[in-house]
Amino acid sequence: MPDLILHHYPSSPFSEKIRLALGFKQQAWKSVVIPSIMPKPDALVLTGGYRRAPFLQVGADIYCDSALICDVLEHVQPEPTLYPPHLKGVARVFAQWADSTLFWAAMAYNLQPRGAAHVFAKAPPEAAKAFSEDRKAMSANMVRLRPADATSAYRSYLRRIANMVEEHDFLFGAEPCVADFSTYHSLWYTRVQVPLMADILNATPAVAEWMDRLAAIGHGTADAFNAADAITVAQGAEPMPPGQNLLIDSAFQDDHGIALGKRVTVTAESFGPEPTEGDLIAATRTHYTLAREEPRVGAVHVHFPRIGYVLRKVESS
Ligand SMILES: N[C@@H](CCC(=O)N[C@@H](CS)C(=O)NCC(=O)O)C(=O)O
Repeated sequence: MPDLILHHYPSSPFSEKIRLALGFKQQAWKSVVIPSIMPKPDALVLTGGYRRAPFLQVGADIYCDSALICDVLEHVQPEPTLYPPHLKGVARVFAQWADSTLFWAAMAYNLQPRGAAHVFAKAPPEAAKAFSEDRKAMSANMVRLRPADATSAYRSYLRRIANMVEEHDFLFGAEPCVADFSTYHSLWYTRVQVPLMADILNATPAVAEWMDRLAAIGHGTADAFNAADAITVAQGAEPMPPGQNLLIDSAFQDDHGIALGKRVTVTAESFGPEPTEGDLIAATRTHYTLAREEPRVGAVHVHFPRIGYVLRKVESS
């Protein structure tokens, strides 16, 4: 199998989720560090517009969103599993809550003015301003929690997580599953990226111990790689046909009245309005695949999960 190339950046929580999942699966991977704000020309040439971190490249196949990347990792290395059969539904539902509700409460707490000042303390003032403007544009249509409300919610969520990990080593038992990785990354941001704000974790020592157990898993074996070499890899590879790529399913599920072969866009439901446009070559119960031709890269297949993404037909097609 071609190398797993993760495009990510060190301070990105969702990237930390995947770095740790790669460690759980004991994978070797190549690490391309991408910018944390726009512009990101070398990343967008691969994704066709999607700008969020992380995304996973395998040859000329680009897997967007950490939820889909977890599915890919499960396919590449089924054991140890991220989706234990007896937890299949609940693990995914819990992970989705953690990647959305918990994440936004934690980030509104983490990046309230005191936390943001800490994150940018060593950076020039323009960096803080550029970051804030970038994220404002990304979240234009979102309702953001105010710091006090975020603090209340985050404290409650930490107590609920503590209730779970006081019972066993990981959220749902003796082994971690996808829910642990999704829950961990927001708390990791608090602890590692804004230690000034980490006193909120003191009230729940069982949570801190659970975090230590997850951190001990590590990141697998990462080799530094650069964006130009990642583009060269894509240029030299053929995208995998649906059904032969690293996703589990290929049967067509038509919920939108859009036939395969049509020109479409896929856009994140919220946070990051940049669409990816291409020909719809798969729409399964779990994901969409868009075929694209990029002058700098050649043929690429870009994959998105169904959940959290909006599929639209391009009207002229
Ligand atoms: N649902 C997405 C969320 C990804 C996400 O929001 N990533 C953040 C970084 S942790 C991001 O892309 N921020 C803007 C940026 O880095 O450009 C996933 O699970 O991958």
